[in-house]
Amino acid sequence: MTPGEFRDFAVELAESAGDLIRRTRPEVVQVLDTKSSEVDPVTEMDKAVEAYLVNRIKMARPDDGILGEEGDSIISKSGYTWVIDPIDGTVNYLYGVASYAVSIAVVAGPDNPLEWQVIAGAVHAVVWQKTWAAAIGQGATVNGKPIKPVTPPPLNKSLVATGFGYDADRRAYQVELLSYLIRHIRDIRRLGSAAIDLCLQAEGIVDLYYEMGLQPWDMAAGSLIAAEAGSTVCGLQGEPASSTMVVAGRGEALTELLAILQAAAADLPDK
Ligand code: LIP
Repeated sequence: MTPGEFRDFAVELAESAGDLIRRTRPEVVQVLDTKSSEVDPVTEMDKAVEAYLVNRIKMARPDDGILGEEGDSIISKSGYTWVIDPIDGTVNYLYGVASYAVSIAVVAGPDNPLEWQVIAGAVHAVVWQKTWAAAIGQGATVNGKPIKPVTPPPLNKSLVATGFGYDADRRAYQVELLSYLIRHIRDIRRLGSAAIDLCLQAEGIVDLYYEMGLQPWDMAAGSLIAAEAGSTVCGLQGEPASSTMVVAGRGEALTELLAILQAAAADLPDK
């Protein structure tokens, strides 16, 4: 498969998974289990969607690897691995808040988020029925149409998306970091899905995005989509984006955001 073919298959998978969620979401969603903390839920749907995606991928691409949020892990024989978040924004899905998505990326190379190259990705917002996608070097699309470049506003007029972790100490640290930033920006938006945050930043619907503590499946597809739309996606000290920190943006506002976050992080104890 070419990167474009991987992208198109990822779109089809994400949209069909979204259809599965829309058709079968129960009126009252039950928490099946919790993971990193008691407020990090897993639902039947997380498991069912991951099982659906794994089955489809194994049938179509039996030698590819798979890394799924809900535990599916298959070592790649082909050099390609599918990185899947069956529902990114699970708490929103649980509560019925509309901001949740199926996020699917294809990576090439070592089974290490710091070394692999994302070559294709798709993010499908389930309730909005909106799909963002990208293949490396081929730009990014929203509902199949190219994402148009946007001129970023200055930092003090920027709408900034961010998120908070499931661990209370981590959240307290993240709020302290935000308290450094909040007086320098227009406002924040906390939508609850990193994949959607990155895609909205790609479109310029939010101007900047940053978050620490993300898992590879939260950010793999959205990071490629934002980068292919012309954003810079990086870590705090200019290193690649990682679970330590993901920052996405453009122009002078991004430079200023990075400087403020670096200064703030330098002042705060490591979390
Ligand atoms: C979510 C991320 C979001 C973050 C949440 C949570 P999940 O992923 O997409 O950005 O702020 O705390 O980690 O757990 O819904 O797949």
